[in-house]
Amino acid sequence: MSAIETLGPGLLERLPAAVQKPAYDRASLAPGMAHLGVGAFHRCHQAEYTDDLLSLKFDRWGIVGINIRPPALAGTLGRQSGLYTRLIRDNDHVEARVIGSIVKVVDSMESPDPALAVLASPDIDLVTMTVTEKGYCHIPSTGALDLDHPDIVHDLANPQAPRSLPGILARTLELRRSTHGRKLTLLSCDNIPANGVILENVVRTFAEMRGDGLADWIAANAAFPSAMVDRIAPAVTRQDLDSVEQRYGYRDGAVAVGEPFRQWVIERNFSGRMPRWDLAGATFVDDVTPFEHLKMRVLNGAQTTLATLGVLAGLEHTSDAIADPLLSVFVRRMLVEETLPTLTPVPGVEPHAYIEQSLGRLKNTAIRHRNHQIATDGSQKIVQRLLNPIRDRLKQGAGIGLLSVPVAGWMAYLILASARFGKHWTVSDPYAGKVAAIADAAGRDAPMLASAVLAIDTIFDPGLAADETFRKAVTSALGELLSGDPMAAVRRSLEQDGVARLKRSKQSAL
Ligand code: CS2
Repeated sequence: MSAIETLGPGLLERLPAAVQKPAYDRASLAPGMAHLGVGAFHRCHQAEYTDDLLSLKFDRWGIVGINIRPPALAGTLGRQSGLYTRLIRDNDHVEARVIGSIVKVVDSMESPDPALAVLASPDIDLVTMTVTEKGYCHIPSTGALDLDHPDIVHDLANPQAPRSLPGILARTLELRRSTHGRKLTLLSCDNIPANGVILENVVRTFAEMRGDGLADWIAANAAFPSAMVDRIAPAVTRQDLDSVEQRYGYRDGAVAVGEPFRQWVIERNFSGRMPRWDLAGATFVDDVTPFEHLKMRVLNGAQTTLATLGVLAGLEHTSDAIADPLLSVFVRRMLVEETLPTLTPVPGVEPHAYIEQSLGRLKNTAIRHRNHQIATDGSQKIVQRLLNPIRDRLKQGAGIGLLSVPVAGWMAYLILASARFGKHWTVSDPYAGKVAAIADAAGRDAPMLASAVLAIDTIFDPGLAADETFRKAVTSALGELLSGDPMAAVRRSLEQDGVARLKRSKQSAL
């Protein structure tokens, strides 16, 4: 019996016909950019766009993939010389392709030195990153650098041995200034609002605290474009890895799985050389804001809603939650009636059609996106997905009865994970401890619980937290979500909203 081979450069020429492979000479690809946070999303998105670009217009744009947090890459992607299989799944349809744009991987969990050596190198003209929302060490409600964050406290005391993203990037820029002085573009690909502005903010604040003119040098030599990124690419499972072996006959420890849809809108704000991703389907624009609002409020807003309410309803994946008749009616009405009027027009996009397209994507049963995965770090997500549209609605004097339900859903998700409420599931969220302490003190008293959570001003800005309409809507939804019939909150909000709409239409008919 012959042993099953592992993917690597030697296998490229012998891949089965059903697997596409790089259409360029990979052996001559040299590194030009680095990426921090090589997870499933990067492998399905920026690395694929780069692979497309390399086959259209070959240039020195190989990616060095760096992880400063687990998982380690050496034993998976490293072992395969950066090669991996990217599967696109659309219900029963599968499309396989080996991506070749990652030329090297670097693990830098124990010490920042391996990462800094790459990032400060004159060969690197661009750093992209997907480090999750909380990686920026900012305060969600304001975007400012969180000076109490333990990693920031550590890095300001040990700037040569940083462990946070702002500390590592400030040190990178400091090293570049003192060695070769080459310019750098730092491109955030995370789902935080105005991600370029937030990234620039945290790096600049850190550099200002370091002094020595570093912040001024950064202002003159670095650019922080904002970007909207989109493709659903859930955490990879054992089954995904096995499916490559079963279908194509080779082993791959770094498979990535995504949906067919992808989008990348990048602010035209660069410092030095940039890859022409616009030739490979990305869009360069002057202002990303309308695109970013559209994506985070509609697609991500729907995901967070279906995830937290889905868990409360006992459903496992996004596709299960949207298959639930009640949740599916709820999420569509929430988006159409409350979210849509808050969107800034995006040229060429009809918002109703965008909502339908987004809901269609979430129905893809081959994308096994766990509700618990999306609910992870909800405290870092609800501002841009739910609270910002709520604030806009309140300014318009418009209703927020539906958007308030998933906000209460996020609260209930954390509260029910606390010991006091029976530890229904394990959560991963920087605010889990804080909410558990609130649950311990307040018990089942929904008004007390809601009031204490709304008082967390790093998530809820005080103006919003004081709004009576919002407080009332969140409090009543929370009470129901914590009851034996959590979906009562969803049903009631739909009924109330229906009555309110009827009243409005009667008034306007008079
Ligand atoms: C998801 C996103 O886990 C999450 O927070 O909502 O990763 C989402 O799948 C992507 O933003 C889609 O582009």
